Amino acid sequence: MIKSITTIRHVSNSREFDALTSLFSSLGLARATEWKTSRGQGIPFEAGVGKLEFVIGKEPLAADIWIEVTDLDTIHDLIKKQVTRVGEIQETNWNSRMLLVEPGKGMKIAFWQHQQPRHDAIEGDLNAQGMRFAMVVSRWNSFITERLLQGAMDALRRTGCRREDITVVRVPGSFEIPSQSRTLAETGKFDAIITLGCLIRGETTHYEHIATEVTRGIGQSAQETGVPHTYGVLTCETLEQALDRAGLKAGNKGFEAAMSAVEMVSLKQKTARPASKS
Ligand code: RBF
Repeated sequence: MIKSITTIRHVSNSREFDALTSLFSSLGLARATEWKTSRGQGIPFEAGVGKLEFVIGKEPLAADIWIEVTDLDTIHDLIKKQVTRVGEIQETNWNSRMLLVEPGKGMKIAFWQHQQPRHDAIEGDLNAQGMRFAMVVSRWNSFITERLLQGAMDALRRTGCRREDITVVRVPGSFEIPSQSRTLAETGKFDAIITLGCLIRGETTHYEHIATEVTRGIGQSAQETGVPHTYGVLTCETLEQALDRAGLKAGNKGFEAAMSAVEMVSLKQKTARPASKS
């Protein structure tokens, strides 16, 4: 039985190889297990959905890799910063928009987006330009929380947030995160608060109580201030589990919390009641 299908592209030199792999990492594709031997190297990327499509027709295909995206304009902005051969977004004759990119020699990639979303749902975009964020980071278990912070910074940078629009505040431990988050939310200076902490059961006798209080407090601050708060507080059984959630192996929860913050700010901008004109 078939287990998976892999499309392989041979890259001619290591500069192009590094540029391609960092481009695809920055677009948020998950890196799978890579290999390296004396004869070569491979870095696979996994997408949520993969398709193998056979086509017949009179027109040649514009590209040999087709990547469907949810926000083509943001992808265009991100790619323009990293790749020189980037076309303009074009309308297709199949109810979509398409962006043709040549990130390597002889390599044509088409990013495309359906004009009509399949479901009429409103969704936030992942474009953080002009948004202001505060991150509340606990110093307890700092070898984990500093990695969460790096992941969150990376997410905000990739989505176009300026460094000066990010404020980082450190608190002693996770227990202090909710009250500090509320203080920051109440200033009105931030579009969202990103909370980052790490509770490890093995070391914390009153783990359950702290975890419950922290989660409840962050949720309450979000609801009562109306400022989106996202949750990047790890609650783990062991240090090993915490390391997995703060690195590459199982993703970085700080990165995810920051991405969620960008999405929630955008969603709020699209759905909140407009300010009264009087
Ligand atoms: N804070 C954390 O962020 N993670 C922990 O795993 C953690 N474990 C703690 C264990 C004990 C026994 C104590 C007393 C505190 C712990 N804290 C932890 C710190 C807590 O969140 C808070 O900063 C301090 O209790 C000061 O209010």
